[in-house]
Amino acid sequence: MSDDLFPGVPRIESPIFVKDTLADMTEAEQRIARDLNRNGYALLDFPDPQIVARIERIKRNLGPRYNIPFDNPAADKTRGKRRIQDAWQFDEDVKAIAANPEILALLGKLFGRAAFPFQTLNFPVGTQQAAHSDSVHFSSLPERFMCGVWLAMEDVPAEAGPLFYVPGSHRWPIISNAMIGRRGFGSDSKSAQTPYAAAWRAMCEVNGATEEPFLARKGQTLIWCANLLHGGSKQTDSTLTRWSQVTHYFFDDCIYYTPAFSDEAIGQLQTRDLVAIHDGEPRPNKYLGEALPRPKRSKKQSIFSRVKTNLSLGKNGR
Ligand SMILES: O=C(O)CCC(=O)C(=O)O
Ligand SMILES: [Fe+2]
Repeated sequence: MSDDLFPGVPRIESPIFVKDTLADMTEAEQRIARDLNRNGYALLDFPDPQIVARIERIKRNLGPRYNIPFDNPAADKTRGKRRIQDAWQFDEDVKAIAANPEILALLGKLFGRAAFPFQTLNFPVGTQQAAHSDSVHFSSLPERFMCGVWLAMEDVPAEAGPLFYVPGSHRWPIISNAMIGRRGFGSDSKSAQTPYAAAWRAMCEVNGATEEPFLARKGQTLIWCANLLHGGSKQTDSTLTRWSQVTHYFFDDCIYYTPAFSDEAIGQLQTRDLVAIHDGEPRPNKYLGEALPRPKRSKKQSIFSRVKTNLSLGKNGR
């Protein structure tokens, strides 16, 4: 396995991936590993025989919290609240999807370290977000030990504003504050994504990139690599819903932080104090097996105040 030489790189993104025999993987897992390596995303059916029942229970439990007139087929569904973050804290099915043992085992093999889910997002409609990389919200040191797992909770037609991705963009540089000449630490920017939007757009233009929509079937899942550009296509029929759950995963033995509010070169990191969703255990920030001292935070910089700010922001705050 290539991680003997590069333990600090996810196995699927190893610079010597071609030499990795993947011998510990089934054929289905090897196909996923190759798709992730080549394209930055991979499709699979969600590995849970109870998934349909879970999806229906989640819609019943979360539905009333969005203030969207789901029962009226002709009503605009895009007016209400568009997402619930961390519903796993009160919804057992959201938690079970995030904690799915087959997904955890698969991610562990693909990345070469144990995976843990740390955040869930439940959307009743499309996000219509511009192409972005999640690595400005959450990243790791060493980098790229992060991924998203997106689950279609209904069939998604083109008019519903499907998830899209830019195949191969995971290989492009991870855009940092240093690259765009911006200081992030202590910044009061209201959006973690806006400062990078022009750079992402320009890279897409120069590379002639295509935004491929994922016209998913209910129960289909897409895994995306840490730096894959993705977003939500324009919704052309506002009466449609587009139920989905996104679970974000990190991997053991890393520093977990928010690059949008960090300046890595001078050691100013907005680190995250995480608890794994599936086992309830804290995942302290670690570097090469050693825990980092917990940073003393002023009130302004505390994770708590950041979370509060983001809650009031809604859309892009994480
Ligand atoms: O579902 C979408 O439209 C995109 C969601 C997304 O970008 C995310 O959760 O990271
Ligand atoms: Fe995203």
